[in-house]
Amino acid sequence: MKKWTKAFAVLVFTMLIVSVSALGAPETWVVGFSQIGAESEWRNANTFSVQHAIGEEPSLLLVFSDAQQKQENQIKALRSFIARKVDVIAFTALVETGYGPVLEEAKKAGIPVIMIDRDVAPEDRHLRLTIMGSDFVEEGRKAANWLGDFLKEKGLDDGEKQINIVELQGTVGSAPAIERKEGFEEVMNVKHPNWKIVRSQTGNFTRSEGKAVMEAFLKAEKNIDVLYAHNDDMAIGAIQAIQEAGLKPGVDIIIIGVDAVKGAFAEILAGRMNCTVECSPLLGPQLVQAIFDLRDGETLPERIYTIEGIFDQTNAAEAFPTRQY
Ligand code: GYE
Repeated sequence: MKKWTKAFAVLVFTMLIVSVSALGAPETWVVGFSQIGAESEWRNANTFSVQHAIGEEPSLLLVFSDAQQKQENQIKALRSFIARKVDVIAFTALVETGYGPVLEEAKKAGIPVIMIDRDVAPEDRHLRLTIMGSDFVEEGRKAANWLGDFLKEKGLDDGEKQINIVELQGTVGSAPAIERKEGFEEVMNVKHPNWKIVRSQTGNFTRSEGKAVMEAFLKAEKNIDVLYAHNDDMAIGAIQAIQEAGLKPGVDIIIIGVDAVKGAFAEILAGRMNCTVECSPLLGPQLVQAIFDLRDGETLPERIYTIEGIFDQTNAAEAFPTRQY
C-alpha cells in the first residue's frame, strides 16, 4: 500500500471509532444532590439509596452535600451547584419556605431541579421541574383510619368517650410534618368528633427529642390513650420514655409511627408499638430514571408518587424478612 493510502485508511478508521463511541456512550451528567442531614433511619436509607443508584451509573457523576439540618447550608450548597454548572440538581427541602430566590437562580442558569422527598412551598413549585416521593397527607389519613379500625375492633371507642391523643410532630415547617398532621386531623374531624389531640409538639424527627418530649407529655397528662408520631424514630424514643414512666408501650398507650423502618418492625414484633405507615426512602432508582429521561429530552410528569402500605401486628412478621430499610 502506498504511504498516502495507508495514512488515509488510518484516518478513516480513527474517524469511524470516534463516531461510533460518540454515538454509543451517553453524555456524562453531573448531578448535585443536596441532602438535609442524618436525623433518622429513614434519612440514612434515603442517602444510601441515592448515592448507590447514581454510583452504579458510569455516565453520572454525583456531587453530594449534607446540610446538617441547616437551611443556610442547603442554600449555599445549591448556589455552589449552580456556580459549578451541574447538569441537574436533586434536592430535599428541609422546610417548605425560603428557597424561592435560589430556585430562581437555578432556573436562570437553565439547571433543572428535581425535588426528592420533601417539596418546597406551593408558591415556589413552578420553579422546580418535578417532585418524587410520598403523599404525606395520605400517610396521615392512613394513620387515623388505622386507629379508627383498631379502636373499634378492640371495643375501645364508643364514639362518645374522649380519646386522648398526643402528637409528636416532625421538623416545624417541613412538608411531612405539615401534611401528616393535616391528613390525620382531616379524618379525625370528619369521622371522630370524640378524639382530641391533647398535646402536640415537635420532636424534630429524632429519637432523642422524641423521648424528651414524650417525658414532658407524660408529666403533663394523666390519661394518654394514643401516641401519633410523625416518624418511627420519635416513636421509638417515646417508647423508652413510656417504659421509664412505668407504663407498657403498645398496651397502655397505643403507638403509631410513620416510615416502616426496621426499628419499628422490631418494636411491633415485640408488642411495644402498634402500627407504622410505610414511607419509602428508596428513591435512588427512580431519581436515576428521571435523570436519564431528562437527558433523553423527555418531559417528566409533575409528580411521581411511590406506592406504599401499612404494617401492624397482623402482617409485620410476614413482611419483615423482605424489608430493605
Ligand atoms: O419520615 C423522617 C425523616 O421527609 C419523609 O424525614 C421524610 C421524613 C421521614 O427524617 O423519618
